[in-house]
Amino acid sequence: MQLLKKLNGLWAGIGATFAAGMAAAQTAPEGLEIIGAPTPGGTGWQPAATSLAEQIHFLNGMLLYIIAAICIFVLALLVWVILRYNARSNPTPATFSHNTPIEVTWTLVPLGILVFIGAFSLPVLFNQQEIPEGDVVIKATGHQWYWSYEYPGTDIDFASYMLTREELEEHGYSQDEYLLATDTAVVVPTGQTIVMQVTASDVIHSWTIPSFGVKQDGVPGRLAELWFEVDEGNEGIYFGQCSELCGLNHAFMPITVMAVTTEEYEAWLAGGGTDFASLMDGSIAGDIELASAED
Ligand SMILES: [Cu+2]
Repeated sequence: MQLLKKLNGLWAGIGATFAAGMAAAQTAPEGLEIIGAPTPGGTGWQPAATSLAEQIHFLNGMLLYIIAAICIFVLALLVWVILRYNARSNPTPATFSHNTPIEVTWTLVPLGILVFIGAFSLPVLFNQQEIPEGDVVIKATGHQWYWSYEYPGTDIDFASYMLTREELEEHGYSQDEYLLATDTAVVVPTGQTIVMQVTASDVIHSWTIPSFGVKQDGVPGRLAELWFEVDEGNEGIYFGQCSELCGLNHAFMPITVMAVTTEEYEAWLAGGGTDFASLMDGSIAGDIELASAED
């Protein structure tokens, strides 16, 4: 809790620095671009920042063509039967009830389609569920109603609360990020494998970042895992929201991830996990130099 207070203090300190530049652009702390966020009226995917998300997008696109073709085919059959075989057009109906070639066809063709889809979808599923060795391991715990994070092997652990409308600007966000931005963000390096352990302290929550193509229920008493690797060049801010209905304030426990370069990540670690923006602002850079000089 003390750490949290300290973090909040640092945020407040740098608020003024950013307030001017923040209002116009969709940029938050230190020019980190907001990449993973919903857009008003949007119907597509949020941009893919990981290979997992790219695979999901590809699968979705491919399925859409298959589903559209099947729907059009079935609709055409229906229309043909309605027009050609109604009582007026076809007063004397046929009386046969079996047609072996057609029955074999309508069994084998769908089977072939399903096998084809499975050949693409199962590898994606296994890729998500087979957890590799992580370069960075982070533990996320869902609570009613916020997330907390620990970086095992370091002293870093913090809680992450949603920013109110009044707090957004001082943290370098605009009003567009209401219900998305949190006071402290998960910081991850790009180009490295991140393993996120997900659990919960009270009821079931779910941790997700749509742009990463990951979602995992956090179940009390269990430790589940997900993994992702943000591609280098995709440094930015990504948002997610608790995705398992968990009670009254379910809609108010969003997730903010800042993906940064390895150097920036290591500087952040060395700074004890202080808010990323305040680190880059230079307000605590001096402390870090001191710390590394002492080592
Ligand atoms: Cu929840």
